[in-house]
Amino acid sequence: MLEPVMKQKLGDLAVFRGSPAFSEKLHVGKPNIGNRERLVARINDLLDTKWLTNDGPYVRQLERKLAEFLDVKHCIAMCNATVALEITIRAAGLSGEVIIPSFTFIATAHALQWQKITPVFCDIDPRDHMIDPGRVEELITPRTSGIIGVHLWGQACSTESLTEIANRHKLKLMFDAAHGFGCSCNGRMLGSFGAAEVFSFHATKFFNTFEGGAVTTNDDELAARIRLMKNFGFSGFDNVIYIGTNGKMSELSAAMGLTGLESLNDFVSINRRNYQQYQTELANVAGVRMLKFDERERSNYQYVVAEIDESVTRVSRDQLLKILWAEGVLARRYFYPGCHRMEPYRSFFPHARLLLPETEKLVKRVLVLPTGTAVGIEEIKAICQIIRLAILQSEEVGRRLGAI
Ligand code: T4K
Repeated sequence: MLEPVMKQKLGDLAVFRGSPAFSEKLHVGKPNIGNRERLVARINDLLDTKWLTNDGPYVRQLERKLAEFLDVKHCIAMCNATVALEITIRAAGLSGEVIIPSFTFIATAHALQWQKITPVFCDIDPRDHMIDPGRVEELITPRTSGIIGVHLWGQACSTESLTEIANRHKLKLMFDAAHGFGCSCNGRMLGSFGAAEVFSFHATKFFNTFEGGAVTTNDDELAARIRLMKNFGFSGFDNVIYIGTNGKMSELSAAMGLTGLESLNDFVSINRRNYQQYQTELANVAGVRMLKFDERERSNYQYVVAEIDESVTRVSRDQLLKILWAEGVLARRYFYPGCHRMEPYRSFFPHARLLLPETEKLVKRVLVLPTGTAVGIEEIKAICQIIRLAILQSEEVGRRLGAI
């Protein structure tokens, strides 16, 4: 990529007909790729052995290494986190209603609804954007069977409070840990909290297997059920003992995973360096709050999350988004507008927003910025200069955008 162009005045901005700052688009979640030669060697090997999927040697090796890294008894690799969630929800016996945050990727809600289980949306704590345990109990009804906490952005949600609430009400507790790979909670790696945790290894995640995911648990019986379910319920040739589906990870994906694992430390250091650069660049911009990770814990620093308070910046999150996209900076507004405002949930619960004031506020503010191995310090400086410029001259920006 060519050196980014530093924007000095409003007329330089691409949205106002300047030339884009970046010659190539910058994405949130450009995949992290490990050592290419080792990946190719593994692919050649699996082509030679002609074992392509279904509990092959690479999948087994990956499962062993992941369980060791996460310090958990069982790791079951899957084709993606959505199917892994569906299988785990079923295997854990969830039914009726399950409490989840609305501020999550739609897959958390869909994995329940797909099985005719009602997701009940809980509000979030505005400080960390994750489920507010203080708002969970008021949502419990006689139909409630469980809670799914979601670890967001590279942080752990309140595992302790959720465990206490779940135990007191005899509810099942599991975690959507799609963002949580390589992160810790009170010094313990995510992966062994609740009945089970579900990771995503999608291409855009910190650690990827092209598409993929995994369920981790310390529960032997649950692990056995999940293993059966992800392979149609087969317990051997010609013997199906359970209702199942196809959740298997391929050997190609496992080869990518094994290769990525070898570069995990590099991925984290680059993400951490980028995160710190963004913090420095945007620290003193009034109206911009950067989400901070707890430095006592491990994080993968995969998401750089800014909150734009329009009442201060006088330029809205969506105006900033438009300005950045014109420059080739494909920032994202995850998880706008919240699951409760998407179908079918919007029709099921037309008044859900009344119980979700913090979620409603947050979805209008969040701006997720590009990071990862494809983004360097110079790119971050140029991105932050664009944001500063737009905020500094917000009045003129508003006038000109209104005229477009
Ligand atoms: N729970 C939570 C909390 C989640 O965040 C997710 C997924 C899940 C559960 C379910 O996990 P999976 O079933 O996916 O394993 C993405 C991802 O599709 C999704 O995995 C992720 N969360 C979610 C937060 O983001 P999009 O629509 O933003 O992603 P996509 O694939 O359009 O890619 C985003 C950008 O990245 C693109 O503009 C281009 C770039 N990109 C993407 C891919 C796939 C690349 O440069 N290379 C690539 O290979 O949803």
